[in-house]
Amino acid sequence: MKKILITGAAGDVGSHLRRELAGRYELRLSDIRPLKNLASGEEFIRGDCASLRDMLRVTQGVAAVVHLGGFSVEGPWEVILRANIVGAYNAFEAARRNGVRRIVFASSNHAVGFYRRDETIDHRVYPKPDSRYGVSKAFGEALGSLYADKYGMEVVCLRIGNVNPRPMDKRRLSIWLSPRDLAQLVSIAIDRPGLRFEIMYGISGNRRRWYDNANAERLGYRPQDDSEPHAGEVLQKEKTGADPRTELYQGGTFVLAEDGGDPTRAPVKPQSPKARARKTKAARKRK
Ligand code: 15L
Repeated sequence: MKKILITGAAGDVGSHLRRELAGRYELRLSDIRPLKNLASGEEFIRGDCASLRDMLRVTQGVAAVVHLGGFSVEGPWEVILRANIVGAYNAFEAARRNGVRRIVFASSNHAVGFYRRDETIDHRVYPKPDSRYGVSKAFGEALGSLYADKYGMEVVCLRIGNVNPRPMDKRRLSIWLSPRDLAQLVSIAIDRPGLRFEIMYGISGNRRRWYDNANAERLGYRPQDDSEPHAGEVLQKEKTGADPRTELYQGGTFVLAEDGGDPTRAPVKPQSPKARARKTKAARKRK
């Protein structure tokens, strides 16, 4: 059984992945936070991805790294710089120095969040980040490309949508990724032989998707889930009156977020129909 390192293992995505990958790989888990309740086949080594020393320690002797570590939403620049820019560099560099050839980098839909919802984009589009967080994910993808071309490493970037047992809202109907589809993508990224540098969208087979995920399909991805059966319930609960710019772009509220935190959880401010029409017009003009 291959030994795989998962960084950021204490986070939401890491927790789903641990459960889904149990028994398929030996799991070395790492996080800046402590992790309790280890299952059999799991070991934990505490590590901060902003420390190269820590990353050199945790990447020793593994067959592949799944780098989920870092700050997972928009945040102040200093935080993004340390956790995501320095953190991604350390993950790649430590893997290289320890002879770990394969890295799965958790990129995000926010690396391309300023594409409009009426566009379908594939893995070949240039980045259009919607936030400092999105920029850090585009940076990680660029780093992956460099390490693949220059050092012969095997790098798979997953532009993850939203991992959840169920889609949470209208935007997530398009970018939802079920835990078992996440596990399928990660397994392809770890096991598929002969990869050099690949980008796949981390979404289920959602009918409402904005992505052409042909590259993932070419690599063998066959999603088992689709958000559509949840659509009725999700749309019924959807709050109205959101700023129209968040409706125009794939990144949703991340396109406006400035203050950090998870902007998708911020309360939606109601607006008069007039103000909404004005903002939609202004956003269209800007394009
Ligand atoms: C992400 O990249 C975040 O890590 C996650 O917390 C969600 O906010 C997700 O995007 C999303 O767009 O829903």
